[in-house]
Amino acid sequence: MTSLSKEHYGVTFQTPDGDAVDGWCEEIRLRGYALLPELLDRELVASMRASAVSMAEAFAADPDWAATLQALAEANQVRVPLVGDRRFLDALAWHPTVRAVCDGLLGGARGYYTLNQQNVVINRPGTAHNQARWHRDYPWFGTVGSDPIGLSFILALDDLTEANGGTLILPGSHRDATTPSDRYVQAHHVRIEAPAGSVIAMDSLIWHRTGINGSDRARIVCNTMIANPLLKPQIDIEHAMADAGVAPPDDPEIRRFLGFGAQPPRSWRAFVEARAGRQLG
Ligand SMILES: O=C(O)CCC(=O)C(=O)O
Repeated sequence: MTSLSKEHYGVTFQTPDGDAVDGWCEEIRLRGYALLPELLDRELVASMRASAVSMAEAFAADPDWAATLQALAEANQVRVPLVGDRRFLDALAWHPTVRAVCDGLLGGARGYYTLNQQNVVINRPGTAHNQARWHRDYPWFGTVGSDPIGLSFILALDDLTEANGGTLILPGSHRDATTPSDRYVQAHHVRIEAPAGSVIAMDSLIWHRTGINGSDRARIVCNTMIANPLLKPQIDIEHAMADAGVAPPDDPEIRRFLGFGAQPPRSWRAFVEARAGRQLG
């Protein structure tokens, strides 16, 4: 008997069902996001959560910074947590499933993608987080393409629930460069709820925001954005590691992924020297 789901006409090629990663890549292409359930172990995630909170507290405790962080609404974020805690690199950004999804959507073996940014979002009860406004992960980007040029991987460091707001997403909005109307957003957004350790993998152009936390505990995620290297990284990780006295990764593939040596040359001469070094090296 023919299965109804296999019936179609007028096509020369159909995407094969494939494996789980193929399925997530197809979901990201077509509706803009996929949920990778419980990708990281709960215990590991609880310990990464504690580490993120102490990084945020240590930064905010610096008397030179406290007022500036508050004024910029930066106090509830940790930028490039992988510099302070390698597990945000090894267990998350460089996770084999995360890389398999990037290989599937950002060009595979022919492609070249780098870590564009990594941010912990600490959404405290009763406070308005700046990520609680609808946005795309490249603000001011006025166009969309046929293939993603960046992917955002939101790791739930807490259970995402209706009570703590979850993550709100507007399915399909990565495919249209217009800013959707409030009416459309209200009618068609979805709230993602998922256990801690799960990852929402999405086209970075999808319209999304953090929910309003109505619970009595901070609700925390870590967003890792991986993109075509043409997109300027938020922070120069090579120099951030050096400034923090952190040893650079030994693996040249990981260094390339972190954008080591990919900073724009300071001059024409430096450009030519860098090219020559690449050819000779
Ligand atoms: O907190 C969330 O669920 C979403 C975070 C977010 O919008 C972002 O990091 O761009």
